[in-house]
Amino acid sequence: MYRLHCFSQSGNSFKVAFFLRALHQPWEAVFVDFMHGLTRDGSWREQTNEMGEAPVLDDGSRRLTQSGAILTYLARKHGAYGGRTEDEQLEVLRWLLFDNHKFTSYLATYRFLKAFGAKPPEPVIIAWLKGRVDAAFAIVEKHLAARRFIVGDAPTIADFSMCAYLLYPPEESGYDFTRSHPNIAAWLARMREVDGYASPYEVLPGERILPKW
Ligand SMILES: N[C@@H](CCC(=O)N[C@@H](CS)C(=O)NCC(=O)O)C(=O)O
Repeated sequence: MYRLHCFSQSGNSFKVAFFLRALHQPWEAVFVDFMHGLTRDGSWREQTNEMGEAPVLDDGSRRLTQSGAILTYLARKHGAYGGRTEDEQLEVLRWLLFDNHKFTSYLATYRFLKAFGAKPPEPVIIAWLKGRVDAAFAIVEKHLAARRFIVGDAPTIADFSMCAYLLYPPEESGYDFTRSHPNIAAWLARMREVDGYASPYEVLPGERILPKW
C-alpha cells in the first residue's frame, strides 16, 4: 500500500491524494505536522525529505518527492492520465512546470499568508502576490475557453496538479471562480466529477484551521 506523507492544508499533497483516489489505489496517510514546524526539523529532513516539503510518497522501499515527479511516476506505473501520445505527454510536462513555477506556487503562498500566516499579511507583499496569481489565472482562464481539460479531451495529471489548490474552500484564497473566472469554474466542476473525488479536508489528515485574516 502507498504511504503519503501529507497534511490537510497542503494542496501539493492533495494533488497526489486525489490522483491516488482516481486511480483506485489504496494508500495510508502519514501526518506531517507542518504547522508545528516538522518540515523544518533537521532529522525529518534527513530521514524523510531533504527538500523540507510535503508531499512524500512511499511505494514500498521507493521514496518519491515533488508532486510533479510523484504524479508522473504514478501515471506511468498505472498507465493512466499521463497523456496518450508523446505530444500529449510533453504538453502535460509543460503544464506541470507552469503549475509548479507560476500557478500553484504563487497561489499557495498567497493563500497561506492570507489564511494561515502568524500575523496579518503585509499589504505590499500580498498585493504583489495577488498580481502574480491573477496573471497566472488569466492564462489558464484563456486556455480553458475552448477546451474541457488542460491537455487533450480528458483529465491528465496536469489537471490533478493544477486544480488542487482551487478545490479548497473559497474563503481561504478569497477567489470565487464562478464570478471571476467562469472557464476555470466549469473545469473545476468537471474535476469534481472525476471518480474518487472528495474534498481536501475529507481526504487529508490534520486539523482544519479557519482563515485567520
Ligand atoms: N514543488 C513542490 C512544492 C511542495 C511544497 O511547497 N510543499 C509545502 C506544503 S504544500 C511544504 O511542505 N512546505 C514546507 C516549507 O516550505 O517549509 C511539490 O510540488 O511537491
